[in-house]
Parts: sequence; structure tokens; C-alpha cells
Amino acid sequence: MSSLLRIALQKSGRLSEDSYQLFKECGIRFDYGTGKLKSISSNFPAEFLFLRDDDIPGYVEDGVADLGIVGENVAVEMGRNVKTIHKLGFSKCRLSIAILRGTEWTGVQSLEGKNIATSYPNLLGNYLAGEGVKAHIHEISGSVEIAPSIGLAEAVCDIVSSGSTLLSNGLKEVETIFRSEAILITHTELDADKQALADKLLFRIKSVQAAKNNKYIVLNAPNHALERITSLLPGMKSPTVTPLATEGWSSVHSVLNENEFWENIEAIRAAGAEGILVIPIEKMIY
Ligand code: PRT
Ligand code: ZN
Repeated sequence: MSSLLRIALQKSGRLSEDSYQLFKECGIRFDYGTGKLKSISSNFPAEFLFLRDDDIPGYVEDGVADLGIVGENVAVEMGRNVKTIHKLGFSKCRLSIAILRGTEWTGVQSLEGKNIATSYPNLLGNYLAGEGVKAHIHEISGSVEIAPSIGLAEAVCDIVSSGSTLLSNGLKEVETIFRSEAILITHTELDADKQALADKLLFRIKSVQAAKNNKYIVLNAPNHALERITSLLPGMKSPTVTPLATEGWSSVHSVLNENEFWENIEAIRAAGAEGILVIPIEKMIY
């Protein structure tokens, strides 16, 4: 196979480190760093392009890049013709409306006829239209948070993560209009070779994510409790049960999902499990 899968990543910013880390965990090596604009992987048929995040959806739409990692907020705002193939679970944030602290808020109708500063005119416009509210949208490209204090707008619509930027600018968050995380996007028509490479990459990404979402669990249980305990630990197919040297006891090995971790651990203990070991999983292949 001669073609290289071209993958666009943010050069330097809030998406970069986690994107680079994801490829590392997928066993795909490439050089990146100051001044580098592209790099060919030494062990996977891929070329990486390092770009501003705002340019990534356009490059993927045009087919200059086959795949890209970008914030969902940017992808949706730009409305480019690209396919979202997977959510990546990092760079989580929300797009929220905020107003000056001390200002009255009785719901989104409070924005009727007001000025709202944002870098996301499309997302905000769609939201307001859906709510039947008419307001003036002032598109600005950065430092949106200072707009109310300098009299440019009564409200802002901006990305929030911890909320500390809003707080330090005297603003309070009143409405979340969109939740975002990093996503993997592709060109809409990849040729067969590139599609096969994209599928291979996606398989690795899913295996890495599944491993992060699960833990390997080993425990000892009295045989009379096995039925109850194994029903709480279905594992990938079914748990492994082996006898212990001590008569009447077994060892149970399985995987446990992170989301219901504590509830299950408590139920397993209550059922009689002892000596529970929980171990991280590096990769999980279904
Ligand atoms: O240089 P380039 O154009 O590539 O990068 P950029 O500066 O445009 O983007 P960057 O690196 O700041 O963000 C890239 C993506 O990360 C965004 O499109 C979001 O999808 C996501 N993300 C996650 C965030 C944040 N968290 C975030 N906190 N993007 C921006 N912020 C801003 C926010 O607007 C606020 O002004 O960070 C500030 C701090 O937020 P608080 O709430 O933690 O104080
Ligand atoms: Zn940007």
C-alpha cells in the first residue's frame, strides 16, 4: 500500500498534548515539536500535519487531510462537510451564555433585544432561533469575556471549562448551549486504501479507550457466593473462576467498567468477596 493517511492535528494548544498522547498509546510514532509543520510516522503509514485548530475542518473537507482532531464546538460552528467518526473524550468544555454578576436573569428571554458578544455566531444564532429570542450577535475573535465590562455587550457566549475566566471578569454563567469534546473527523469520501487505514486507526483508538474505561479485577470468594459474584462481574465473555488451595474457596478474574465501579465493588464485598485486587488494563481488544 503506497498511500499515506494524512492526519491534521492542532500544532499547539488545548487539543495538542492529548492528541499526541492518543497516538502514542495507539503505538503510532512520529516527531513533533517546535517549528515542525509535518511529520511522517516511522511505524504506521501516516503523515501528520500540524495546524491551527480552526483550519482543520476546512483541510479535511477539501481532502488536503484525510482525518483530523478538532473540538466539536469548532467543527459544528464551521459547518464544514466532514464526517464525525468518533468522540475522543478529552478537551471537554461547554459553550455558555454569561452575564455580569448582579444583573437579573429570568431565563433566556432576558436576552431579547440585547447585545451578545461571541466567537460562535452560528451556534448561538441557532440556539436563539430555537428559543424564539431575537438578540444582536457581535462576532469577535477573542477576549470575549471583557465585552460586558467595556460596554460592548450585555452578555457573552463563550467556551467555559473551569469557569475561572468568567469569574475573574465579573461574569456569571446562566445557560449552557452546547457541550463539546475532541472529535475525530474524516473527509467524506476516503478511497479504499485510506478507509482501510482509518479503520485500523479507529480500532486502535477504541481499544485504548476501552482499556481506560475498564479495570482488571481479581478476588477470592467462598464457593457458595460464586453465583452472585459472577453475576455482578460479567467480564468480556464470562469471568474466569479457578479453585484456591483452601477448600471451599475460588479465585475470580474479570473486568469491571469504571462507570459503575464503586457500586459493584460494594455489592461484591457484601456478597462475600475478599482480597480484591484492581489492576489497570493497558489495551482491551474486543
Ligand atoms: O492556536 P489555535 O487556533 O490552534 O488554538 P485556539 O487558541 O483557537 O484554541 P485552544 O487551544 O484554546 O482550544 C482548542 C479547543 O480546546 C477548543 O476549540 C475547545 O474545543 C477546547 N477547550 C477546552 C477549550 C477550553 N477547554 C477552554 N477553557 N477552549 C478554550 N477555552 C478557553 C475559554 O474560552 C476561556 O477563555 O480557555 C479560557 C479558560 O477557561 P476556564 O473556564 O477554565 O477559565
Ligand atoms: Zn483556534
